[in-house]
Amino acid sequence: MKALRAIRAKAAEAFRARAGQAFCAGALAAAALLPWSATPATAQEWRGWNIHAADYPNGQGLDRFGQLVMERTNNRIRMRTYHSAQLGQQDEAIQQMRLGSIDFGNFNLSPFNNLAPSTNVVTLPFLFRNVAHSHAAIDGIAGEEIAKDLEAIGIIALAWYDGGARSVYSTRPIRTPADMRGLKIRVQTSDLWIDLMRALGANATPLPFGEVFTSLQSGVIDAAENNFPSYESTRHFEVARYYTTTEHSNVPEVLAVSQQRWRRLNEQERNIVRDAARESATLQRRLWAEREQVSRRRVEAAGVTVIELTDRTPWSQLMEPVYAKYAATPRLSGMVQAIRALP
Ligand code: BDP
Repeated sequence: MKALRAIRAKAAEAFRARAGQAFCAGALAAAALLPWSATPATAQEWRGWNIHAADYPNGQGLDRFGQLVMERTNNRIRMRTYHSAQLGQQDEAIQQMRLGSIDFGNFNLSPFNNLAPSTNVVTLPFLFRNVAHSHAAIDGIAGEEIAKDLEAIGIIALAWYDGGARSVYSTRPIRTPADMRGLKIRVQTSDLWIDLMRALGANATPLPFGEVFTSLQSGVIDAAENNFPSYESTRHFEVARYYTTTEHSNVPEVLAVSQQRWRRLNEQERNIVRDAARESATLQRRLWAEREQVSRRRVEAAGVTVIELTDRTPWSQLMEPVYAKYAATPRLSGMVQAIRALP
């Protein structure tokens, strides 16, 4: 990491020296070899990461973000989102954001759990009463704390996207917590998620999102958990035919920019980028609500059995150890209390 930083710093220095001179063909050729930093302040090219397809609500949100920034900076900041995990799976992409080789992206907050303590709070099971409650938390106190923790690891939070209610889906029907016993279930890379599944008696396996389909198909795992739009768009429903509405977590998502980029922006540019991000979140949230309905209808039409839970108490009462471990410090338990107290 240090070595990479040193190379980047050198490249930036070399570029500044070159920029002072008249551009000659040789300098332009050299700049082409240094795509990570050799961009004149007047025209930057930003690379964005998205795990989902372009037409997914998050993909549309990211494209709107890019379009607004380009328009409002008169193309001084050019933005391109690489959809469908073209720039790698989520854990690698987070590392690349921290190094500054990916400039922006939309991430679920769970893969930050082991890196940014306050993200655990909003991952906690059965914390939010409904979507409005999760918005009140993430647009307020929870968002402020998480933004501080993300900044400490080199990531600037700009806006919050909806992550939807996550539920368990499996190759066999799950009706009660007892049905979870011994189930091999995929989770995102996060200790909290492993303990959450352990509390239900299941065996959690952290795997990249892109490996879930084949892992279900080959029997490496029996189950996974996600919202209806991801279950549908990834076609996991073709191999795991039972979806149980556990709605155990509503972990939100962040639209973020790398600190390396952020540092190089002036105040006016920062305002443009932040406003564009917030506007894109408004769009994503609207599209999200629609897509949840559409995706549910699509998987039902494809013959999936949706097992509707009305009483989630038998599930939530098993979650005490997860709260005890992941909201243990005064700061984190204070956040839980403040979120619960929200109207
Ligand atoms: C989806 C999130 C995406 C995660 C994925 C997962 O939008 O960011 O990578 O779940 O479970 O709902 O890995």
